[in-house]
Amino acid sequence: MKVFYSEAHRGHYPPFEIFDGGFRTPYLENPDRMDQILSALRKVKWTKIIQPTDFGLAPITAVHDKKYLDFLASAWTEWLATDPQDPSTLIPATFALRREPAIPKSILGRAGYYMMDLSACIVEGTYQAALSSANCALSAAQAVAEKGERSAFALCRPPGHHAGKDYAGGYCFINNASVAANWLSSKGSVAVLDMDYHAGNGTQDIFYERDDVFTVSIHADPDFEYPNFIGFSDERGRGRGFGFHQNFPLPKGTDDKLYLSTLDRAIDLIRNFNPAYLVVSAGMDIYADDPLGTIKVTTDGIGEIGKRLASLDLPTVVVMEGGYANQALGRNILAFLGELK
Ligand code: SP5
Ligand code: ZN
Repeated sequence: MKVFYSEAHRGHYPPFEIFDGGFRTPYLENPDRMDQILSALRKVKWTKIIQPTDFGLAPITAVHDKKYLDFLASAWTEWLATDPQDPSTLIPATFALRREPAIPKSILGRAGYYMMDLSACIVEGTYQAALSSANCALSAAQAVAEKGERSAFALCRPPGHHAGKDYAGGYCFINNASVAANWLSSKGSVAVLDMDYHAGNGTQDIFYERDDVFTVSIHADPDFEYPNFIGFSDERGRGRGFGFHQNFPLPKGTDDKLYLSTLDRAIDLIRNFNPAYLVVSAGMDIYADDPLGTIKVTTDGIGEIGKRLASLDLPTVVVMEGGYANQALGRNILAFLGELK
């Protein structure tokens, strides 16, 4: 299986994030995650780790607002130019109002406008890391669409599924899975299955009014979990996109049995849609020991998810999302990809 991976992610390593209550904590979405996965992938014979192709900005601006990308591109230099008291990372403390907000000129004003929370911290290498991450997803999409691969793995960092058309959040800046799905959609219909522990709000937003990309997300109930304001089961799409999105919110403590029976419902919907391609937002934070998660899926359960997705028998692009139990990431990814190779 081809694995697309870029070293550029190392330039994106914010010194901290802010948890609930204002608690400053080391950035959980860290480079060690990739090292753990890479070392596992290098131990097996069936993987081939390849650098991504540069697709340029066009397939990214096909999904994201250009002004938002301009913000990401210049945010770090603009931030330093303000001579901040603590320059270690760009993170705003004021956010856009729930109305049609104006976009201010200042860097902190724009940061508040383009960010949904306090966990998409920007540092010097963030933009390059995000671009390379998107190129990993595009390269994996190209491998299955044009190079005859049955499946491919985009080892993306930073992750993408919380990023919307014009906003960053939840460690995400560019929505890698959406960029890949949109690129594939010119060749055939696409289903996106988001199995990250957190609702895939960015992907939901991006395709909400489209009927050519079917999106389904299985995640912790936003009633108690991040991102809180989206990901409920009655959100089904809008306009011609109505009926082309489905959320499956799950309770705390969800075990393999409940997860897999929910997955079967999602798979039925995908089979019914009958797509040409499948994109999987593969978050590993559903794992039992994840520090951010409350869902109790085991490594065997993750393998079984892979097996059931493989039964769809579709050209499949697997895109890395979250997963913060670093010492278990390697074996969980191997268990999953081993069924899809
Ligand atoms: C890609 C991805 O998985 N992003 C997740 C971002 C979640 N950030 C929200 C953090 C909420 C912190 N709650 C702390 C609970 C610790 N027990
Ligand atoms: Zn997550």
